[in-house]
Amino acid sequence: MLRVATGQWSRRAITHRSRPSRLRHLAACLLLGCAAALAQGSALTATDAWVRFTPGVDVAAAYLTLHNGGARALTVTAVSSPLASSAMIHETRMVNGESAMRPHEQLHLAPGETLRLAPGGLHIMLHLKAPTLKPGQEVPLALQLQDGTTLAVTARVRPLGAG
Ligand SMILES: [Cu+2]
Repeated sequence: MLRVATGQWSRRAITHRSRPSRLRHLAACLLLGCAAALAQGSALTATDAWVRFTPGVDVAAAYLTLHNGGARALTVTAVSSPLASSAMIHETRMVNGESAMRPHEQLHLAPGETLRLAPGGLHIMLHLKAPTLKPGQEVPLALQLQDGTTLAVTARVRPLGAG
C-alpha cells in the first residue's frame, strides 16, 4: 500500500505546481475532481470503515477512507474508541524485506484529498479493552481534528481474511 501513499504525494505536488496560474489551478481542480474544495467550510468524511477481526486477540486494525471536501487542509491528530484502551495511527512499511509497523502521528489531508487507510499501509491500531470482537459488530471510532472538531465513525468488524 506504499503505492497509495506515493500517489497521494504526487497528486499534491501536481496541485502545487498548478498554483501560478489561477486558470490552470482551476483546470487542475476539475481534472483532479476537487471542485468541492472551492466550497466554503471544512468537511471531513469517512467511508468504508471496518475492523479486521482476529479471534482471541486484543489488538485489531481499523481501516477507512477519508475525504476532505472542504476548502482548508485538515489534520487528524488522534483517534479513540470506547472499546479500546488506546488507539494509534500506524503505518506498515517494508523494512529490509520485512513488514514493520510504526506510529504515524497525524494524517494530513489537503483540500479535496482522499486518503485511504488499507491493509499493508496506514491503519488505526486498536488496543482493545477485551478480546471480544465478533464479525458484524460495530466499533465506534472518534477522529479528533486539529481544528478542535471530532468526526464520529462506525466501523464494522469483518471476518479474518477480509481485505
Ligand atoms: Cu499497527
